[in-house]
Amino acid sequence: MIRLFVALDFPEDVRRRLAGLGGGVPGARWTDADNLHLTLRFIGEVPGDQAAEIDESLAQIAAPAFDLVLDGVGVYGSGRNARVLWAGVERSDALSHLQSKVESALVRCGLPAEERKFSPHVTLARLKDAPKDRIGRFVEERGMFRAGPIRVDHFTLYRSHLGKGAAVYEALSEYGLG
Ligand code: 2AM
Repeated sequence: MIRLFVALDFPEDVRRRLAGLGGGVPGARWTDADNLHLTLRFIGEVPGDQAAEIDESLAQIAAPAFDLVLDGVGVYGSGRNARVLWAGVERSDALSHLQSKVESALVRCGLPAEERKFSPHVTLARLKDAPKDRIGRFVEERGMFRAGPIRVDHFTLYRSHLGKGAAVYEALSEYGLG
């Protein structure tokens, strides 16, 4: 079985700026600059032959390239349940269009439809027992963050290797947008 997800990656300068937002929150585990991405669809564990089918199906997607703007930061969960610090994404019909094409391609491969609403974000940190005031200060101080427009001319199928530390993401295939 291999663990897969579909995501957008970012140019190095954008990743560096995103990684530069980190710091100042005790209990936060910050995503390495190399691992920063925007998930279009989490797939989870699939057998190798289904992974090959997924790759073929994603390769057939035809969608236009587009520009994306990252905008602001926020937190998922609140109080003791604060789980994730994220960077936000400006509303983009082209992004939603691509995401729904990815979703249909995966359903065609026999995967169950995603029940959760697409909520585009870039995970900056995962939180464990982070103090509320420090989270509040982070959101206040970094809230003006903006990056872009970023040209999105491909998307990627990633394999996630789980281990003791942070997951390691391996790009398996890239698909061009035109
Ligand atoms: P997250 O960053 O918001 O946690 C790889 O794990 C990517 O898939 C992450 O960006 C993660 O989003 C996303 N993802 C979505 N649902 C997931 C799930 N149930 N388990 C693990 N990752 C998930």
